[in-house]
Amino acid sequence: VPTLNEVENVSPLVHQLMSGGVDLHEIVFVDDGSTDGTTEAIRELSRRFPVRLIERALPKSGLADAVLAGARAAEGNLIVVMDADLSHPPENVRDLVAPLRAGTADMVIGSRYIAGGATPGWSIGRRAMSRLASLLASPLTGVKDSMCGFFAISRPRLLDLTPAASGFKLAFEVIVHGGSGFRVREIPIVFRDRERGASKMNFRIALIFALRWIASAGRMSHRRFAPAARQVAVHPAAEG
Ligand SMILES: Nc1nc2c(ncn2[C@@H]2O[C@H](COP(=O)(O)OP(=O)(O)O)[C@@H](O)[C@H]2O)c(=O)[nH]1
Ligand SMILES: [Mg+2]
Repeated sequence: VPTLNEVENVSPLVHQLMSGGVDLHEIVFVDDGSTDGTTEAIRELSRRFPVRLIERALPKSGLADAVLAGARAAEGNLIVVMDADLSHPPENVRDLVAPLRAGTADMVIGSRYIAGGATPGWSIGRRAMSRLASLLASPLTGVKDSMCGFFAISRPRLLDLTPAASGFKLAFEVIVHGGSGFRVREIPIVFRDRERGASKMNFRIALIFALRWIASAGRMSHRRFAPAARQVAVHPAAEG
């Protein structure tokens, strides 16, 4: 769970996860210099719950990188990535993990844009922006909501498939690098708008995504026209 100034949200999140019937091993928070008391609140929670805090030293390189730092530190084999602001319903964590445990998927995404998913309370403009980003991404990923930050995956898989610089939308990067044999499943979620604290999404981050999209589209078309041996070589994970 990446956090940046989420002091009012961490405690409700931990309580909902702990009472939600998820047999989790630990909840790992990765904080990037919150100034609102988030880290103190997490430390307090760690006295009563299996909660761990990773505080990153400057310079920090953003959300996706924070998630990867958490994945590297985590002890479990399966991990669930989710926001701290309660937008990703803790009650869906079990549904996300089930196909991984059953071996029927390599990655499970909480999806706002399949039947049963929703984003209640969003303005037309916000809905349009989010749908546009997802629509642009779908030919590259084959899924409806690769922009969502709520997903489950095996820990080694995540670390293996992620390029060094990943921008803001990690699920998108993972799917693009997963290639054709990588089984991604979407389950519907109702994305609740944050009630407390402020969003950190901004124009700079949107721009970074646009650049990543162009890079990924270029790589995909390159792969399509390249011979098979080359396909392996262009895979960043294979390059190490
Ligand atoms: N560690 C860390 N967490 C971040 C950073 N930026 C955002 N977050 C967290 O990532 C999650 C999603 O961010 P949020 O601001 O809600 O983005 P939005 O849902 O797109 O509006 C929240 O839990 C934030 O606290 C960052 O630079 N570092
Ligand atoms: Mg949010």
